Amino acid sequence: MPPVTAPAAERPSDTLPRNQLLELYYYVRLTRDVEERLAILYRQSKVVGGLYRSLGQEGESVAAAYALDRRDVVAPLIRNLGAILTRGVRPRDLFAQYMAKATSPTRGRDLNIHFSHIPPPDSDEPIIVGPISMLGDLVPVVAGVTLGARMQGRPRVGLTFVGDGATSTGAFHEGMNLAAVLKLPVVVIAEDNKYAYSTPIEMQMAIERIDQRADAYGMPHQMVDGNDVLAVYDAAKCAVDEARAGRGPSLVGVDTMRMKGHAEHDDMRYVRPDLLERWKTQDPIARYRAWLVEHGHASEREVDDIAQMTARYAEQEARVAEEAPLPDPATAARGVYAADAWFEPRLELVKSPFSE
Ligand SMILES: Cc1ncc(C[n+]2csc(CCOP(=O)(O)OP(=O)(O)O)c2C)c(N)n1
Ligand SMILES: [Mg+2]
Repeated sequence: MPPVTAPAAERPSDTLPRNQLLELYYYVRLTRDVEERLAILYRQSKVVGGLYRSLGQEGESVAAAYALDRRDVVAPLIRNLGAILTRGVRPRDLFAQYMAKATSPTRGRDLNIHFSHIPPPDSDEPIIVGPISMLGDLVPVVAGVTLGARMQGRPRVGLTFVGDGATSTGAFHEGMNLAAVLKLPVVVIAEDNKYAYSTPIEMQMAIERIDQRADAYGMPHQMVDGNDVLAVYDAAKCAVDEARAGRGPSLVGVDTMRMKGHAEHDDMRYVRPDLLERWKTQDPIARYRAWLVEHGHASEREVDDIAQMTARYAEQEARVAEEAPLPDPATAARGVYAADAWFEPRLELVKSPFSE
């Protein structure tokens, strides 16, 4: 299968204007700052349930989602908080959801990033499909969402993420096959972050690279450096453009590393220390920051101002969510079943200070 690669001379990121290059930096920084605030709230026992960090992987989540058009569909996994922020979800909603507050997108009825945003079919707002805990199942779901949109005459490209562990499931196979035979406009980001909980990648697959999974479906694929923000953006943008042009689905494998345990409670004693040492030097945010400065897109001062802005924003948004009430226990059974549509799920999406 030919890889989905742009000719080296014309990478999509070459034409990104400065405000968009800085906007990418804003979102990767915001992702890290929101997660760092969440880690503090977790230690204060204010987070209900687990916290699943994307430390070291913020770049791929943000850059892949950034390649979408506004109306497109994103179906993130638990570790893709960056994709949700990039689609315009307010940090306060994420904090409220993690703390199960009454103001959260699901009114405290579910946790972490388990919520969706399904605007009316003719809306120009993005569709956000909430993560599904059964690993691999998001692939058939996102295939179905894009099939539905196509049948309604309002096609949208769908982007989803799968972990290395999730690619070993039956649902992944079914979804990939469905997307391939129906030529659905689906882009799958397959994350080789070296572990599925404590299972190392070599115990997960007997192929050399995760993107080779796509060969079985006749799908174009390529592997990129997942800690290079612009490399991920370029690969995802080419894949999204191909999908939109009717040339079907593709898979982008990202080579990255989970720099924290599976969740905050996991001390990851099973991770080889030399792996962590090596990947520490490949931090996606530090690398992108250095690139921006080196190529004259921003001064040290300007990138530091952005980092200060996102840190302050994350702190303020966390405070708004902390001050919000918990749900009234008397209403606990309300709004759980469709027949009792007690509240309208609502999500107010926001733009970044760098959007035009
Ligand atoms: C079908 C299924 N099997 C097992 C689990 C339990 N489980 C939750 S997360 C996880 C590890 C996932 O690893 P990976 O897909 O590589 O994603 P990562 O956590 O590395 O981002 C497992 C085994 C699950 N949620 N669903
Ligand atoms: Mg993994």
